[in-house]
Amino acid sequence: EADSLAFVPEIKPGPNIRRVGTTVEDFEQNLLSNLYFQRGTTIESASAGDAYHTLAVTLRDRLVDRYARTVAAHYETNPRFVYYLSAEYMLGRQLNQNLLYTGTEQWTREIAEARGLSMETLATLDVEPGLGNGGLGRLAACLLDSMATLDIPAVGYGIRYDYGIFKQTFQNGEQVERPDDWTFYGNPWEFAAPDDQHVVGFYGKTESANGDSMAGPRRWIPSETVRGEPSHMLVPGYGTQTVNIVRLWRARASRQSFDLARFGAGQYGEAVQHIALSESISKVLYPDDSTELGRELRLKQQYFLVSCSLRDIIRRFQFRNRDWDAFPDKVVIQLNDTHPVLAIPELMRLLVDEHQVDWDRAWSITQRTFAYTCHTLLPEALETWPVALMERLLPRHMEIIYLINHVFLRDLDMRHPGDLRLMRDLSLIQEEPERRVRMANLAVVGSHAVNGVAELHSRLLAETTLRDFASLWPEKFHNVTNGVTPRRFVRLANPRLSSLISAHLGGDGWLTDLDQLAGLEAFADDNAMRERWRDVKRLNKVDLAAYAARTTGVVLDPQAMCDVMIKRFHEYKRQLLKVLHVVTLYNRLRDDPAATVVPRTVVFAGKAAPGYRAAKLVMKLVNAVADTVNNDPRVAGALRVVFLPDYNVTRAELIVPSADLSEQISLAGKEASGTGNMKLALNGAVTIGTLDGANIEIRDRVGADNFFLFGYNAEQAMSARRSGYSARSFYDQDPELRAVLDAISGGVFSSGDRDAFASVVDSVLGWDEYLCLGDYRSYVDCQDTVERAWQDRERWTSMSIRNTARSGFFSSDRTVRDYCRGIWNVEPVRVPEE
Ligand code: GL9
Repeated sequence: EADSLAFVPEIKPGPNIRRVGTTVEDFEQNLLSNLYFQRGTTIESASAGDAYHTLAVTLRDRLVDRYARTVAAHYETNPRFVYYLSAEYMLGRQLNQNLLYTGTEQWTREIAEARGLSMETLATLDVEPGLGNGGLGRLAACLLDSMATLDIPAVGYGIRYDYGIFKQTFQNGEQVERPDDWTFYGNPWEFAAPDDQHVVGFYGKTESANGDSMAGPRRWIPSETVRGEPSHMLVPGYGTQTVNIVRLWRARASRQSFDLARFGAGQYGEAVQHIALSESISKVLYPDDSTELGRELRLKQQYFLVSCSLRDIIRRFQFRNRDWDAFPDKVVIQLNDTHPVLAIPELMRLLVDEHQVDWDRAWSITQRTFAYTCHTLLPEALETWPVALMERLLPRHMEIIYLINHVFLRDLDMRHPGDLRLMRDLSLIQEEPERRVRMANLAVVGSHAVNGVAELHSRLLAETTLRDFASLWPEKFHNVTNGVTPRRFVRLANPRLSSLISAHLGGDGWLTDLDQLAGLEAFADDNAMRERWRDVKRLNKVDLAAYAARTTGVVLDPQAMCDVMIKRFHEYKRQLLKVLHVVTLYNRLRDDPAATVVPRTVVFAGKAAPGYRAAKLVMKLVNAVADTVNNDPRVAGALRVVFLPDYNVTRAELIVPSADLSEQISLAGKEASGTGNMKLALNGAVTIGTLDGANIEIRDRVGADNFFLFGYNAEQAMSARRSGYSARSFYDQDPELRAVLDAISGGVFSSGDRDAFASVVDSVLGWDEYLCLGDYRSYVDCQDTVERAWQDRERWTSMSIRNTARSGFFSSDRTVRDYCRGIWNVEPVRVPEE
């Protein structure tokens, strides 16, 4: 089988790059023609699905035109490219984004409405590709958006999972996972590129190609191969002509895998077994949430992504370049967490074994090419793989890792002679209790830059998790604080607020220069502005209430404070602490129905990893508390709790614009950054939070007066245990807390069943890993302060406006500029209009 078919070359500059027309008539003509030729139907007979598909491909056509000009401009410039490698991308819906980016929103609305089609209906047919788990995958999508917007030559590489993140439903309050068959009706946004397939090997053995040195060249003879077939989606920039791509690989069985003889003999299952096995590699996204997961198929996925992507990067490099030493001048590969770190030994293998570059030269090229972003501080989230598995699955890579380690430890010993503790801790191989490859160590050793994702995170990485590496190579360590794209999370998600902002800033320049939001500061105490600002929130809440009523039956009051906690369920994020607060409010209202409280709607949303029992039980508790509270007439009008199922990017776009209060209450020192915190602040929610992750930077910018701070800081949290932390003592000393826990364990939320949530209460009264009880009093008191602040409507609105006005820093455009300057050293390439 040929390694790959003849490549379709890049699009070179030439006369055949055509521009689509610029008038509404051209656009309408394109629509009718696509409807006819792509769907084989006419406007009189088209279904809603036909209309959606036709609109999608017509927008895609417009982007292709820009894409072709982008590729041609890149071809002429031969610039340094950013290759972003990520196992996850949460791109969100494409339709509304592409309408905005092609400037065809208004035309489309008019054309659709003239034919009795609502844009809202069309939008619901647009399926979100859920190819990620949470913040890490959404960050990848925000960075792609900003790279294109800033004209940075970039390609994202990922996996085209047949099934994305599971769909979440509830049965008896428990999470039930259903498969996400996201391409069931096809995906009009992608292009298949079957000519750019690569063959990926697994297992087998290695042998020397000349001589016996592990430094190669050596031959790897895999015993299993699959093909990687790419398709790409277009990634347009906003307000520019640049269109980049994200290339997603799908596993296909090698040809001739179908067993015709068996099929003929009626053994239908066996006949396709080989195909099914090969294709299982890209079958499903692993729904883990940053906890270590040791599964052979997962490792195969990682290598599959890496192998296909590196072949592609090399193909693209060779298209314009010859000299391998120029590779790092043309290529920077950003590793999004450790999932794609096998790219380091893979590039070594390709250079040494396949391109006859000698080891030392190859290693210098490799180190100069890679950069690594770490997204966690949790030690249990740092990936390691059993050496035995690596040796079996990727025998040549394991040899290369050993040799990298050998050279690294030799140099280390020269700098720190005899420091066995240091050698043991920094080695790429962990010895006890089982020999495993430490992927983060491999990433740090093989990269020229390592970054954390918020200031605190980067500091703690250098002081704790990666301390010894940071003292060895201080110049390698950087911080790049995360950001979010204002196009999707303000303009598209919150059109009402966007119009209001543009009206006050005199245009929409803020969408690509988010610091301009500072101009809103002048209106923060302006009564007319505050009135309109509140109107926007209220109307957004009306929309959210309609959705909640339709999907859950819970009726929300748009006048109530909208208090939102939306994120993956994880113990460190402390949804449990939020539940303790809700039960506190509930108890107060039951004890004294006349108590003056601020009417509040608490909105939860988020998924839990399917195997994460503790998180799932908290989730069940949220649902149980919601049920009890919402059905108790004594608290009606004062407190409502709703859990909106199946949190994803689309749902975030719905909830974020309605939020008054943003819950960012992780135990300090645990949340690397957070990005939901930024989306909410930008949309005028005021944060209640700990000094964790990017909360610190948000508070620094919006000002302490416009942020509700509580709880331990990271240092206090770390020393709490040492000074004899006792969860039980908080229970004993705080009657209100005692009543809350007693209510939960007494069965108030489980129809008298005292066992239902016993393990939640026991674990929090016992070890209390995330110090929920230690932070309870501070949190509840802080929430009381929130209620007092809410009662001063004008002051609250000013706080809200200031949150938006001062959050310009959290644009992912700024994040990308930071990467460009500090790590990538890449320059933008302008794509001409014609
Ligand atoms: C995460 C961190 O936990 C977040 O704090 C951070 O904002 C994002 C993006 O840098 O990365 N790391 C991680 O593994 N996840 C994150 O959200 N988890 C998921 O993506 C599910």
